[in-house]
Amino acid sequence: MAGLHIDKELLRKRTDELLKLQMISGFQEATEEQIYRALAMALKEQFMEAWTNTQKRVKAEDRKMVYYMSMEFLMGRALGNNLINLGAQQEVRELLSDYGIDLNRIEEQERDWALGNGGLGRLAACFLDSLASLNYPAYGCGIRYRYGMFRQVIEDGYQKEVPDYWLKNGNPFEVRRDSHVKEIHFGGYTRGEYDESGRVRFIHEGYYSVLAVPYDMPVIGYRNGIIDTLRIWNAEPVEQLELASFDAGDYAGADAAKNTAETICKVLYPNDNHYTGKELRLKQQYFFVSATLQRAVERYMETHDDIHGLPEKVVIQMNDTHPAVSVAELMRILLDDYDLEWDEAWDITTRTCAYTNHTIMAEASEKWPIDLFSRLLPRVYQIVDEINRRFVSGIRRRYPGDESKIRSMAILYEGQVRMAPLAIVGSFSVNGVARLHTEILEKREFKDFFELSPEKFSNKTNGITQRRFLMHGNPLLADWITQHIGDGWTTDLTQLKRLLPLAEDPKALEEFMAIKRANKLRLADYIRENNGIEVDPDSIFDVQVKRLHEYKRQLLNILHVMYLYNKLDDFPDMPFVPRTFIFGGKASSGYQLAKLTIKLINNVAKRINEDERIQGKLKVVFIEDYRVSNAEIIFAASDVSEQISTASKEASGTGNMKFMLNGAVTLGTMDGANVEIVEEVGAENAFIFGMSADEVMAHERNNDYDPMRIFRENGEIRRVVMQLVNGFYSPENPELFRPIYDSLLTDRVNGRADTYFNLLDFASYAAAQERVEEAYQDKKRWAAMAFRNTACSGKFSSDRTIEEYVRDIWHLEKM
Ligand code: F58
Repeated sequence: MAGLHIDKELLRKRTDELLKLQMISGFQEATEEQIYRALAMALKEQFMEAWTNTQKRVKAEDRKMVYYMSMEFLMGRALGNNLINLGAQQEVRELLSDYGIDLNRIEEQERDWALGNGGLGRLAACFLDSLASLNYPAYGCGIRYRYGMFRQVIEDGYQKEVPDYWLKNGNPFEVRRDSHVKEIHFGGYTRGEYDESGRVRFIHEGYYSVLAVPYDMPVIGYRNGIIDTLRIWNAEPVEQLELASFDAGDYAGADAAKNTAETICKVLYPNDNHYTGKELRLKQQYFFVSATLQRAVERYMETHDDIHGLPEKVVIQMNDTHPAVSVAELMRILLDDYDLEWDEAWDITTRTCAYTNHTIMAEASEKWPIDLFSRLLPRVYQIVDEINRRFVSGIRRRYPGDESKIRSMAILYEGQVRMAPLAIVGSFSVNGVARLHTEILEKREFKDFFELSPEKFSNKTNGITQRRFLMHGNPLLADWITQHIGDGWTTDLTQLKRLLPLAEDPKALEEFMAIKRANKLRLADYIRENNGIEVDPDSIFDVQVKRLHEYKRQLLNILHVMYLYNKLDDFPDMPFVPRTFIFGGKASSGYQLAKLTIKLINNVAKRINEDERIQGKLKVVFIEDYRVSNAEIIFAASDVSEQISTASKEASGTGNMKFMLNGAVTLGTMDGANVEIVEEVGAENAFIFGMSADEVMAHERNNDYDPMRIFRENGEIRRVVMQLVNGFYSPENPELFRPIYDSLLTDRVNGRADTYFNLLDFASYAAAQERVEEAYQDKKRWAAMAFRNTACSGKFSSDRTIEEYVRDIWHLEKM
């Protein structure tokens, strides 16, 4: 299908009229924010019909549809991306320039849609872009948080969390869909009753209700006329007046309902790879799951008369275990609303649900106290209990007397509902997000499940959308690539391979590096404006941007910076390849050690940046409020991509792919998708160091890591570690970084040695950094390395990932 046409003159006219409706006389008088809003509305008017048509077609052609269920969608800004996908960017740029207005500045008026924490939420956003761009019918389903991810402000080197009221000025792209409101029940109790046929039916009573109101956001496919939908649910109280028209719940519970409605959608939990067993979080999960499934089944029944065909037309993909209650909720709908027998309902459910795992970090695995779960969701709990009873008795039959199987696989265990077992048992598909990650799942975390049903398991290595992270984020490079190989790469990233012959062409490499330099200047401007720091665009831009977490080892990076600074401090005139170390990322608000690491980075930055003796050869920058919109600028400008997690801990990583696509060279461990990145680009075009996942896991098993020995035997490491507690970076409070010092030598929780092995990998990391330095000095060699990274990044498009999900799991057909 041809792309849809945006009429520039109509857009001008309607934007102007919309401004006038607000008593603004036109483009000249309007603020940039007002123009953004009016322009977005006028644009929406032009694509609305295509959006509606996509939905009509899906229905008329009775298409199978994926519901991508996710607590998080980290969309970033929409306007720029929409213009690109509509093919209208150039025209709108011209339109605005008629009034002396710069499109980039208009785009910057939009608040990031930060409805996610990090990788998991951004992956969901990339998947939606790919689904729409590849002509697949899809819904993203989530929550319309009033406050998304907090805004990070750095004050005196500390992270401060400021609420992000992103909807303050409304969202011009969204559409409220009152006709699809659903009612969600919490609390109460169940009661058994015999019906006419003598069958027991369970009645849920005494509950309170909350309304789920959908807001739809367009997901515009790349120049193909397809517009899918991100549907995020808003919780609203059932007003007294309306009560009568809804199910007979507990009227006295109306207050609880009102409070719940106000809090459910209030805020995104700012956790990353960490689970907090808060009741509100379970409410959020059930809220959007129940609303989505009620609507999905209803929608299916609008065009079918037999519920048994559901798995042929609907697939529910659970983004981690957060929506795993889907398994029980779908059972509830089929049993209670459609009167199916257990076995029929179970057959349908387990042919409809699929689950993706995103982490092996034990502290991320979700478990709910049975007591809490059963009080909040009594009927759903009853169903979970029955699923568990049947599953466990099957296990006992298959492995008589083997309690270890129950311990590892039961859904209900030691007073808790375990969501990963629920997701696995209730799904026909379980996948990891990079080859190494999936192997670890099969061999370790989910070993017994894998033994039981190997056919369920598969790997789907993550990907990213080149439309945002190259076309939009790095237009210079995007245009240059198109000049050389045409624009096929925009929908088939493997075509980047065709650039490879140019790796031998000095002129092409020079141009490639000139683009890198222009992007470094753009980032240098950003840093000057936001941090007041001057950075040298000819220095190595060595970048680590991602959520702050011990396993990601920002600490290892800053310790190495401290080590380099010690060298310069001793010999300020030594030959030194100028380096700019750039950090960015948020720490979860309750994660003290991660927050202290931010403070350490900022203190180190202050001391080093202010030291005139070293003549600017080393600079350290912490970019405030790392988010999708500034990420685009950062990736484009990076030389070195720091991917230094403790091997086995990073499920995949996707930042690593964005760097690679933009011509940064990976400095990393053999973890997550780094393994596949190295496989694609060749080990000679990356800097790999540190223990392998197997070595890490062996140390974990043997519990034989002794950081004190390294501390005693290596003087340079000792000097760095001692600087954490001798006031070198915190003269006003020498004890400030004591917790970090302790974490390196012992683990706070278990009293064991640092479970992230920072010091054990330090020497190998420092050696890899030396190889970086050496390679960078040889301009031609570096250019070829960086270039090969871009040229070999084709595998890491989310288009490829989506095609694999479609082929192996979803079985959708292109529209
Ligand atoms: C991330 N997980 C993985 N979780 O860490 C990363 O390796 C992977 O590339 C990415 O998923 C996509 O597969 C992640 O971002 C969260 O942020 C959760 C938020 C909710 C609480 C638990 C962690």
